[in-house]
Amino acid sequence: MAFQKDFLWGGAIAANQAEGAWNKDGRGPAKTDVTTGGSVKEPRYVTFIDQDGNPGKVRNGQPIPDGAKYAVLDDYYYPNHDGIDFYHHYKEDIALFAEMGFKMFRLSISWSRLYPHGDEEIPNQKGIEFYRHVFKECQKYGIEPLVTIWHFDTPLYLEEHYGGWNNRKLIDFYERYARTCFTEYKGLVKYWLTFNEINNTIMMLNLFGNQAGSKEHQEGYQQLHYQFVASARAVQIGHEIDSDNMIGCMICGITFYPGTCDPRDILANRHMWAKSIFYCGDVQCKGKYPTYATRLWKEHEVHLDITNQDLIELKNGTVDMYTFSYYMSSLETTHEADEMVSGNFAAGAKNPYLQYSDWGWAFDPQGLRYYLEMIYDRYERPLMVVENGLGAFDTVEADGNIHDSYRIDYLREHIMEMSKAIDNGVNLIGYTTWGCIDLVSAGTGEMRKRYGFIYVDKDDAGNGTYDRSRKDSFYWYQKCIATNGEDL
Ligand code: P53
Repeated sequence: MAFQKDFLWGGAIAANQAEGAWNKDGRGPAKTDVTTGGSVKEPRYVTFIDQDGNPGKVRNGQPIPDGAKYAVLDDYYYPNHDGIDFYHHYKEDIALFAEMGFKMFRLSISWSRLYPHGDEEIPNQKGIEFYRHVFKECQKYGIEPLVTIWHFDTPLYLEEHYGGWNNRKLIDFYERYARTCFTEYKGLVKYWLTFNEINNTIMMLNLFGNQAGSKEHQEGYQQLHYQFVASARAVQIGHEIDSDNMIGCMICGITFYPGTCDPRDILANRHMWAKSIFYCGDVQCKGKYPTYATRLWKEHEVHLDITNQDLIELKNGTVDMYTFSYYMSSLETTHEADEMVSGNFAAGAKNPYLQYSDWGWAFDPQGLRYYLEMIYDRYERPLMVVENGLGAFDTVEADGNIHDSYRIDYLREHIMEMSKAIDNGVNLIGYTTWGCIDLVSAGTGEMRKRYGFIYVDKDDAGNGTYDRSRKDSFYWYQKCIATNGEDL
């Protein structure tokens, strides 16, 4: 049997995509609250009021103009404001997870629910209590929470008044926030992740094709450095507060392949891995910048503020486990591609051997095995796949059923490849599928891009009853967990 007896089967969500209640009980706004809905064709926008008082928008991920202020505007719908209202449905949702047999539930804490501005000394008690209730509910069913401390949602106030992660001060604010989490939830939470998909910053640089020497490169690498230090401090504090804590990094895992056997492609592919995947994992697992970092910085013409104390922090704050998301693979080539695809970060040449989802993501279960084996060889520490799943259109039949066999197929194939990686010696300890209950898409802001075993009655315009119902995949995953991955 491939999966260890206490294998952590479960599912994952994030605060800003699920909770809603964006301005309830003292919560402050986050960037995602000024981000509109979108679709696979129409990007999500970030809205603002400019210096002259005129409303405006930029593509999500791009900076707003100098002097502008983020703003919620009348003419737009902001899907994250309500999410799936997990804030008021958490008991019902956790009961459903328990019914599936979850051993682990991954969720994130909203920083601005605990610290509405981010720079306060004292946290918002109502925020603290909300998560305590959630964790106690998990405990009731013997479900281990896996808590992401930062899932893209830096308090908006910190973005506006401090320049967000461009500012070294953010390390201290994050540290205070993380300390509060470890202290308040000691005994309730043992598994933690410091930064969700920390390498996204670099992926984003690739995606927008920024030139070497650009402000984006300079800022991207600098922000990452501050996040590495913040993460390392959190690991140390987490261990001090409770030596039982298992604290991990979280990397956006994409398996890259060379597009041809041209040696130039082979090398380009290797360098893509180094830049996009290894750079972050190496710092967080090995506690120092890798040897190729100097080349990368030189190539991108970045000059970083790194102190000696920072280097000590990195060394002392290495993670206990490596966790990652995996959805797809991507081709790296120096040649002109016959056909291109574009899906979030995996823009590039189309792989003729693979099928693509409606959002352009390559279905590649073997890529997951490849990733697991590659990463385990490199770090030899426990691994968890903390996101994986298929974003798809679901149809509710007249009788209310949802026959999502495509989702079952996707998950089954990935689980089978995980079991082969385990047989190959990989120490994989957990698997939490993404969006175990439907939620707002991070990339496009849609509701109709659904990942869940549990359907939520809400559409892209925000209409619906928010009622929950079980899809076919619900019963399938229940069986998968009950047989520890044997009956797929
Ligand atoms: P959505 C890009 C590529 C791979 C994973 O994504 C990504 C992203 C960012 O959009 O993010 C993770 O919702 C992320 C989740 C997100 C999930 O993948 O665009 O950690 O917050 O929802 C799926 O379909």
